[in-house]
Amino acid sequence: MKVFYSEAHRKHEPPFEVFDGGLRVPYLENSDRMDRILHALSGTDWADILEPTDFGLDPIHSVHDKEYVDFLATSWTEWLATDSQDKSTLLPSTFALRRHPHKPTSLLGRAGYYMMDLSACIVEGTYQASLASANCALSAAQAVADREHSAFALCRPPGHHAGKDYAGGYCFINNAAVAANSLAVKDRVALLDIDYHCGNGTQDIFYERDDVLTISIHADPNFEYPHFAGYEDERGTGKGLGFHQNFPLLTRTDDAAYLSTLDHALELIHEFKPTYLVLSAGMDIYADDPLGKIKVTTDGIIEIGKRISALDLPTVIVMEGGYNNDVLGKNITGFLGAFR
Ligand code: SP5
Ligand code: ZN
Repeated sequence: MKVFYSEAHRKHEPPFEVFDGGLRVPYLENSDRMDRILHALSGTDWADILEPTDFGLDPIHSVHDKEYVDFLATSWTEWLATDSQDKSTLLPSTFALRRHPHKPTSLLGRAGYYMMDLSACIVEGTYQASLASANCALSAAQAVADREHSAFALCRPPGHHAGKDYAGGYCFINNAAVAANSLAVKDRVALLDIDYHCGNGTQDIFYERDDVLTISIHADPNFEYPHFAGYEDERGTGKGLGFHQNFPLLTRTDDAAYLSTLDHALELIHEFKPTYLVLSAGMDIYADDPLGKIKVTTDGIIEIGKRISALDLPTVIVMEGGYNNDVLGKNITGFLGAFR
């Protein structure tokens, strides 16, 4: 299997994030995640690790607002020029509620406008890492368009919380959405998101479209991040109505309960008759994930891979979350193993 991976993520290493109630904790979405996965992949005889192609900004601008991408590109340099006391990472001081007409020009004003929470921390390497990550997803999409049955984009930072004009949840550019959008120019695409958290960015990006079916299985947002998207009655709007589906899960969800929900999602994908499948593959559904609260085992993750691959669709697999670094390699190789 072709695995697209870039070392550019290493300079995106924010010193901390801010948890519920204001606790500063070491950044969970760290480089070690990639090292664990690379190590596990190197122990297989089927992973072919490749540098991504640089697709430039056009495919990114066709998903994300240009001014938002410009903010990602320039905010670090602007941040260093401020008189802020702690410049270790850029985070906002207020959050735009999109109820007011003004778009500020100051750096902190734009940070609040373009950032959704306190976990998408910008540091020096964030923009370069995010571009390389998107190029991994685009390269995997191109490989599948060129007749690979499946390809894996080992993306870091992840992408599914990033919307057209906002960063959030460790995500800056929506890698899976950029990949799906590149394939949707010619073909029907289904995007299935199995990360533990609702893929709110993906949901927003495709909400008004009928050419990309988006389905997300995730922890019920009523109790879990991102809280404001991912409810069952959010089904798309305009001509996109009926082309989005959320499957919120209870905390007690085990392998059997997860798999029965997955089967419903897979039926919808089958009925849509897509040419391609893009998978947002988060491993934070694992029972011992530090952010996840559901009970899916490694065997469960392997079975999820088998059932998705039984759709027999050309599949672009995009790395999203997963924070139990000790088992991340095993879970990813088990999952990908089902697609070979
Ligand atoms: C890509 C991805 O998986 N992003 C997830 C971002 C979630 N960040 C906010 C987590 C809320 C923290 N709650 C902490 C409870 C720890 N016991
Ligand atoms: Zn997640």
